[in-house]
Amino acid sequence: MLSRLTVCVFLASVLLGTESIKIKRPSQLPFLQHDVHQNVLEKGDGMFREMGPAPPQLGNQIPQEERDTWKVDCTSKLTKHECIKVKDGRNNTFWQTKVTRESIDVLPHNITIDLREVKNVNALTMRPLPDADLGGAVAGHRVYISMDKKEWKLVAFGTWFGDVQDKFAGFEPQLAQYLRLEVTSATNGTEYVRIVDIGVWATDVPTDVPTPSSLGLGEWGPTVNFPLVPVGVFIDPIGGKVISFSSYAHDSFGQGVTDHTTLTATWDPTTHAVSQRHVRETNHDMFCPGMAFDVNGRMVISGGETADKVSIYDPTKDEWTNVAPMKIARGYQGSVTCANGKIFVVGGSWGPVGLDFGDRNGEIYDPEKDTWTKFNNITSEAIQTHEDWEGDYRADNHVWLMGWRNNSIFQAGPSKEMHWIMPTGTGAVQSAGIRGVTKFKPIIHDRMCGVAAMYDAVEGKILAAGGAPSYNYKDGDGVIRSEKATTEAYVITLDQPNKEVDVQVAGDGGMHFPRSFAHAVILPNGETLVVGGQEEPRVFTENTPQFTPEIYSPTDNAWRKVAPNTVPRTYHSFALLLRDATILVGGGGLSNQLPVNHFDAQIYIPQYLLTSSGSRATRPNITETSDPNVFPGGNFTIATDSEIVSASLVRYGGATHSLNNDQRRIPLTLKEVGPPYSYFMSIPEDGGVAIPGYYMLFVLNAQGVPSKATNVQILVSPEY
Ligand SMILES: *[C@@H]1O[C@H](CO)[C@@H](O)[C@H](O)[C@H]1NC(C)=O
Ligand SMILES: *[C@@H]1O[C@H](CO)[C@@H](O)[C@H](O)[C@H]1NC(C)=O
Ligand SMILES: *[C@@H]1O[C@H](CO)[C@@H](O)[C@H](O)[C@H]1NC(C)=O
Ligand SMILES: *[C@@H]1O[C@H](CO)[C@@H](O)[C@H](O)[C@H]1NC(C)=O
Ligand SMILES: *[C@@H]1O[C@H](CO)[C@@H](O)[C@H](O)[C@H]1NC(C)=O
Ligand SMILES: *[C@@H]1O[C@H](CO)[C@@H](O)[C@H](O)[C@H]1NC(C)=O
Ligand SMILES: *[C@@H]1O[C@H](CO)[C@@H](O)[C@H](O)[C@H]1NC(C)=O
Ligand SMILES: [Cu+2]
Repeated sequence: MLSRLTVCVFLASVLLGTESIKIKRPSQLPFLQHDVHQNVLEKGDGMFREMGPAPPQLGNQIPQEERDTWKVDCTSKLTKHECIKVKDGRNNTFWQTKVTRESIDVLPHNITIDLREVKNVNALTMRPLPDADLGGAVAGHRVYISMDKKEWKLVAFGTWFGDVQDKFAGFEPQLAQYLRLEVTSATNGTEYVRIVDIGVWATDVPTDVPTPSSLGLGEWGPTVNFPLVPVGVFIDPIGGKVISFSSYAHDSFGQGVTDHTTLTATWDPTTHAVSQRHVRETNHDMFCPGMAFDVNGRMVISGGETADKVSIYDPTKDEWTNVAPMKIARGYQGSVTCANGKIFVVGGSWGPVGLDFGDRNGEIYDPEKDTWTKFNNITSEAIQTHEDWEGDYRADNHVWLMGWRNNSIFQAGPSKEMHWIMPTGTGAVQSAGIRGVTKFKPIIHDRMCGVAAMYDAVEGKILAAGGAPSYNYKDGDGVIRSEKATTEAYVITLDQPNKEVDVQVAGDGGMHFPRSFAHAVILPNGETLVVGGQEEPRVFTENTPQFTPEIYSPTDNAWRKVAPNTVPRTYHSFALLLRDATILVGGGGLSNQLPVNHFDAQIYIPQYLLTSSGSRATRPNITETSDPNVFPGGNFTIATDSEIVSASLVRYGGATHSLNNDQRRIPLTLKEVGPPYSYFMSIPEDGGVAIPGYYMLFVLNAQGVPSKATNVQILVSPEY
């Protein structure tokens, strides 16, 4: 392993190459400082690491001969550091915005490139100077493209980390002659900006193919760039901000470093700003944890890299604090919220002193009392898989758990045998049957790193799809150690706890594509999007990726393919439903050895938000609601600005490692009352169906267009 100093020296020499660079620091004017918490990077640990971003899968950087013909223009000019320098292919020249003793050009700064011909572009790259951390490197940015230099389309935005690595703003291939980089903040809060090089990637993919929206497949919207690999992601249910985290470093984890902190990045969809925060105050590296929301919308993050810590993010205070540690230190466990508002965890791997395959029993957190209670009769052996060639280390990872009636927990997988878990007294585990249909596949396997989502809590319906018998695919020496991922998909129907559950094949024969490390996202209309993953699951690889997402419709009992993207989303990626009914799909990697790090996420816009010409459909809007804090069995009224035909609640959840146990959808029955466009609905009576916590309430019109969500908080039923 290279020490940090070695890495730093190594990189600096690579970067400087044979051309030595003489950097004159801009004169020390009293620089205007931006709101550091909002959008300017701090210098953190994790500078000067080996791994930059994974390059685009498609296309190539436009070569120097063509760059020589580009025209470059910018909003701030300084003699000797003209903006034309960003395309000269030299590392010892750079564009610098104006800073003199007399005056300084303030942010934002724009630089515009004329490619001199229309290209199918798919990425912009930016090379900072080697002293990026001292200031002057692009942090906050927006990337636009244009055919005519008049109408600009936003294709990527966000904040880049303040290290020396080349930065990417990748996006789905689109025709453009002009690209514009708008710089909204710089590292160390400086007003000036310096860029060594700007590159543009283009592909020669045929450009006359119909747009996905005209095919009814939805489309991929702008890319959000994060100053870290977003591995764990959740939405602050109060403010609607998207909070992501990596590890103690933005681009890697582990390596024997015992820095118990976590880098987080927050995207505010209302302003487009992405800010960074280094959470040191909890002494907790939250990489690979259990995630669950409590009734008050506080995100409870248990274990992970610092296996003996539990942290809570309180969205009302924007604060991270420690709570009582678990009885058993662990990472990779399953975690879920129960009817009584308590948070249950079971399984997982490693411990405070490295790999430790001891007791991984279930335990439950009481957020009111701040205590954990362990159950001697809920063992991880009872729920583990049996086929993984990596054995115990993997057998009880990422357990699919759903809270249900009578405070029970249904364990849907990844083991092929499903279970009912009763977290009372000493606890109890009982079989709920086998997930699989022998008529469909003669051998039923465990499905590690598959997905499960309760898309209709009222009917007890869970979709389970994909996964593989082992976490990692392995063959070699003529011996196949494990099978690849599956297309198998099932609808599981729950009745009362402790009863065997019903299992049916979802669709004709499961999904179109085999996948592990994929993600399930429940949509407001009751369909489920399955996105990303790969056929040969191997951690930190991008072989056999699945670029085409697919949607399961329970009404048609069918899967349909939707618009593909071009960025692999495999191990350590995520997907989440946003409040505007689009889906954020991102991350992948966090490897310090392989070029698989994705410092971004892409927005998928389902067809329900589009017209056939690709423009935005008119949404119904919720204009009024009754008290949004309701008990199970309680009633709720809303007013809208147009006719609606259905409504549903989708619970906020936390996504990491293909797991989002907390998401569930509660379809609501509408009754039109009183004045036009006033509707009455009842929350299900059982708190095991209406699990307490924050939900997004969506209403849909007759065309199936969802509104933006408004919050409903379901309180803990007095019956629990
Ligand atoms: C400029 O630096 C990059 C790495 O940062 C390197 O790959 C490239 O070869 C260098 N170019 C020249 C002309 O030295
Ligand atoms: C930079 O470009 C953006 C997008 O085209 C535009 O809205 C903005 O006004 C420009 N800013 C400046 C300072 O020219
Ligand atoms: C940020 O810039 C100031 C000068 O304005 C400098 O004193 C300080 O060292 C810089 N911070 C870092 C982390 O380089
Ligand atoms: C708990 O497990 C022990 C050992 O398997 C068993 O003897 C006991 O009956 C169980 N208790 C309950 C309440 O299930
Ligand atoms: C609810 O669970 C408790 C404890 O696990 C059990 O004793 C009781 O019989 C269950 N009630 C119903 C209605 O299933
Ligand atoms: C809902 O609000 C949006 C944004 O204000 C608006 O464009 C749309 O027309 C509204 N929908 C209806 C049905 O009026
Ligand atoms: C909700 O409405 C139903 C039907 O009008 C009524 O029977 C019930 O009492 C109401 N529940 C509450 C908690 O107000
Ligand atoms: Cu992991």
